[in-house]
Amino acid sequence: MNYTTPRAAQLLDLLSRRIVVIDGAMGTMIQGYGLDEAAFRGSEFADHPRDLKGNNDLLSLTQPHIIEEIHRRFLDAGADIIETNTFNSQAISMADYGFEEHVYRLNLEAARVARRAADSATAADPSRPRFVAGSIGPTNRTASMSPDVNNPAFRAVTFDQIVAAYYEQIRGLVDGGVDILLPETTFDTLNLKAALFAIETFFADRAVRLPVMISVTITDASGRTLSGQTVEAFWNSVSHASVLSVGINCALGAREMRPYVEELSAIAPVLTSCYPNAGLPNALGEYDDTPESMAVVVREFASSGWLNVVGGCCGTRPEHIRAIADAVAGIPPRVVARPEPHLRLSGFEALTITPESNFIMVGERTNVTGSPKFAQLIKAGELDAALSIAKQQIEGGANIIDINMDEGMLESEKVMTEFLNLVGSEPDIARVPVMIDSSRWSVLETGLKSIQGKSVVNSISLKEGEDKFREQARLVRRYGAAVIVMAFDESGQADTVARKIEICSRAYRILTEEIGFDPTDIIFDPNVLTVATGMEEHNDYGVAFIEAVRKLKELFPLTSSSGGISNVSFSFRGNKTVREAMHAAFLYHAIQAGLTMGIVNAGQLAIYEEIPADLLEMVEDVLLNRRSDATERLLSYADSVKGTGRTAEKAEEVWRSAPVAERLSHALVKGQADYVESDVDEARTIYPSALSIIEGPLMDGMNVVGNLFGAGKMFLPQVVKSARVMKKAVAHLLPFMEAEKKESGDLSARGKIVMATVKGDVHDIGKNIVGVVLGCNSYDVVDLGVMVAADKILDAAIAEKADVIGLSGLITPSLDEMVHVAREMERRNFKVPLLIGGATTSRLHTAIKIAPRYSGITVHVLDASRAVGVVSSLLSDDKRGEFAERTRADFERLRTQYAAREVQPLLSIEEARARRLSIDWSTSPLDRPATLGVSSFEVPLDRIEPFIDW
Ligand code: THG
Repeated sequence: MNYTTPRAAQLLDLLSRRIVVIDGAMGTMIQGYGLDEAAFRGSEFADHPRDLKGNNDLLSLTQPHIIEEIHRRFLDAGADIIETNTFNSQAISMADYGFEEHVYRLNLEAARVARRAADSATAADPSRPRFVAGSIGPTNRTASMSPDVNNPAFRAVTFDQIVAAYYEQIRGLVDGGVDILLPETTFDTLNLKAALFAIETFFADRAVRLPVMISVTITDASGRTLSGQTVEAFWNSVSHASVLSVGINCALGAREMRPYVEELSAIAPVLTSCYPNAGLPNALGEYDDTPESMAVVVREFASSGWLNVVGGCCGTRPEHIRAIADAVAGIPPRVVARPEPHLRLSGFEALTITPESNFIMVGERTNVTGSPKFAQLIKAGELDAALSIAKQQIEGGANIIDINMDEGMLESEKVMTEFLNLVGSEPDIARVPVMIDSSRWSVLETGLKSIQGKSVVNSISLKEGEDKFREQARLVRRYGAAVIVMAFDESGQADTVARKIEICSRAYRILTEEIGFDPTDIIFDPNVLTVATGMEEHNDYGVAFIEAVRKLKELFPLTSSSGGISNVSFSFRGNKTVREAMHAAFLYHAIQAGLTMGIVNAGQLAIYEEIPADLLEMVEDVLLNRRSDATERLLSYADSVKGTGRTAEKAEEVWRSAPVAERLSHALVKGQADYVESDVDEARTIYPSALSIIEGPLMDGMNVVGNLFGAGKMFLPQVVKSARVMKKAVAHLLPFMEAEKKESGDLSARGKIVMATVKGDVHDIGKNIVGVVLGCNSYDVVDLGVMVAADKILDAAIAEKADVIGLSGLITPSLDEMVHVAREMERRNFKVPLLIGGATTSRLHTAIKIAPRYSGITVHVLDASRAVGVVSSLLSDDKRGEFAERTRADFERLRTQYAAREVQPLLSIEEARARRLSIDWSTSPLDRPATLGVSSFEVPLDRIEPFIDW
């Protein structure tokens, strides 16, 4: 980063050498002076019409010596950075005192006061330069939330108002000589995005650049901001801004902050800070944490390698800062994280798109031109009903929702804002990122001002030339969004592979080399154009899209690709069967070529494998341009199936007459729950026990689902349906398993197992089967569910007096999270055995990465059928010692072999996905990472479990 101030270089140098200390609370210190109304007013504001006591920022004008003294006391205590007394010095907050017109001066003078204090401390010891950070508070209004519960679309402040207010504040701070700009105590990310927008605009206007440090406050125990975002979602929203550091301040006090500081330090590729309150305010509004107690906590953060900057917020006094400075002295500063380059979006939650991600579905139905129903609701002002369409798209599997209000009769900007405001107030919808879809820049920009998450702009292009493109791209970056670039240029829409590549390459060069766009924030849309129109020159449109996707991925591997999939089938409007088959087949091939995401009718996608063979052939002939009469053939087929549903009926009869195991398998693959209970009953007459039906035909069926999913032939919403069928079958079998247990006469609990799917992962099905199996074997199972943070698991294990802890995970990042849990168990002195299971886990990973972190016994459980054996050995006084010894020896041997390169880790899931392979663990000589004894069960990834309440 090219900073334009000389002190920035000194600050960077200091930060590279040690943990830097920031000062404590201004407010608490001011209170100590017991100033009255007259003291606040001074002579200048003696006649101000409103009460001014409590307007602390005013004291920079009326009692500057007091403010300077407070700065000096913090500097004496060891602060390297002091904050200006300007937390509320912008027009929005100052309106409370009728003080808007004095904002510039408040900032200018506060900066000068702090500057004097810092400069005199530096002069006293030039080897120790001190710095001034311009404090920029969050304002007293939220841009992304309604203060009126009865009107969720209402906002008390607009993005533009916040930008204007901050711009004025920043101007005063910079003119007064601050070294750093510090937007802090963010409770609403949209407010912070406005601050960052104002800062960038100011920097561009003045041709200056100062270091920017930002800080968020986590206000509730679930680890969310007041406006609902998780820590990672928050970071994704603001990571576009070139900040020096990101941190957490205020809020819950140091101890409570621990998991969030840890998380932020793991994900942020910039410096991190933490300046907590002196605990939570007590009933009297006082802060009780002593300097010593804070220092202990902060020291542990520093020793864990999480901090570059540390200090105090509300309630912290010079004594606290001194204790903190002493506590971190000599501890090396954090090494900045280097996260993988991926497209990172967010709503309330983060969406990171990696090569191992599933295909990303963008819900197309919240589009007034793409859905007559949605259009009609919007026009009628029935926004709640329109909102439910967004919700349906998400329930149908959409990971992102595309919102389009382009209609001649609508005031698109106004409707877009209103709808986005509503979306932002609906947690079920707001958790996913938004794709703002419009062909008008003004509508896109309006959208960008209404969303706290990191969204996608859909779209910009070279249609109106390079200058317009640059201007829009620069703004997209300043607002902080990813962007879809359509393959359009001055001479029109690209319809051949060569034109698509030429245009996208030109756009890529401009975006990355001139605008400073991160390549991961670029999404190419090489135009899905309609095929089978009867025009011969349209025949190759499908192939051109697919080949362009493949080529773009090769040329620009960090970028993503997208397309409006339903466009391809417009020729068959009104014919659902043919259109859905076309979409499924087109997607199948485009995904194989590397397509990252598609705008689709989520919830209405057909299963590629289930398309009748004759239809599939004709559809692929058209899409892949395989024969000259392809269109006619598909058209005549289309006429024959129109509205009859004939094929479907026939298929129904056939599958009902198959043997019961096949019927169960079919029901699972199709997500057909109607007959599953009677089929399960029939199976009970054949199989020896209820459990053996789960372990036999049901798991075999899920195995098929797993393979189809792994091969890209099924999509998550379809897998969700499969899982629902599985759930129904297991629920039906449960009473029989209970009865079988009673018959065997063993009823007393044999031990207690606390199980959870680790944070970040929603894998549940395997874990639930393990739970059922253990339960049937008289173990007491406490299942904490999915996405469970380490703290929560370990707290529950203590509260429940667990004999064993079981962790489950399906996606690769869960492996790291399991290592983290193991480390936490060690830190918290746990002794109970730790069981590891789930499709992503393996004996090798457990041996190398997890077991060494925990001195208790760690066991990898290969599948549900082994859980009972493992647990009973671990809980038996006779067998435990030997079992533990055997496991340890086995892990030791694996580690040695691994070190000697005698064993190789298997093809990882991400590698396999990248190659579009289904992983066949059963052929691996080494290990087979599956909980269920299923060979490639990597099915119910991130999105499936929320829909299934076991
Ligand atoms: N690229 C990008 N954005 C896009 C598109 C694209 N946005 C709009 C569009 N194309 C993608 N969205 C849709 C939405 C709906 C339909 C097609 C594309 C569609 N709707 C049915 C129809 O018109 O027949 C509606 C049927 C009904 O509801 O009755 O097909 O290419 N970047």
